[in-house]
Amino acid sequence: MTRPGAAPALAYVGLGSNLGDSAGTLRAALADLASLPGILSCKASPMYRSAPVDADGPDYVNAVAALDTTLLPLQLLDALQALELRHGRERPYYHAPRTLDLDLLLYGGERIESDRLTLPHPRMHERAFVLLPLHDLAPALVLGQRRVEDLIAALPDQDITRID
Ligand code: PH2
Ligand code: MG
Ligand code: MG
Repeated sequence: MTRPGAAPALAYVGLGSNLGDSAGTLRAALADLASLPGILSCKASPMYRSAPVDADGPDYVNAVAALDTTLLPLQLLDALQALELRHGRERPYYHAPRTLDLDLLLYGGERIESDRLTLPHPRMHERAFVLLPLHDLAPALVLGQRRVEDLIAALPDQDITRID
């Protein structure tokens, strides 16, 4: 079920990959997202290369997508997880290197705490690999009480470079 009669929600999704052709996988995943039923539009940020944070393995390629969607939050989560699997995602251990990670960051102004989903994403405000591409898409965005650009200014140094 989608949201009959309701205005579409604006959702933000974080994309990450550090196995295989990461930039190619992110491009393919963005095209897949744009063509999913219930996703009316998909706008992608630039891509960034970043050192793994609290994780091991190769550097990541990260980006953020802004979606207009009629899917409900858990429907969108299901669709994101199906897409991860389609791109070869395996979960051998916590924060293992991955072909594709799709994290639901924000869904309108909704606050959700459930077994499957916490919104806003609980660690997004401390991650340069989320905040920089998010700021590219939504420079005036406020998270909690703080503007994204202020959160970025307050970050400790993180190794991250824009690559496109
Ligand atoms: N994702 C993680 C853990 N650490 N580090 C970077 N640079 N990029 C990520 O996407 C990332 C991470 C857990 O999902
Ligand atoms: Mg993640
Ligand atoms: Mg994830």
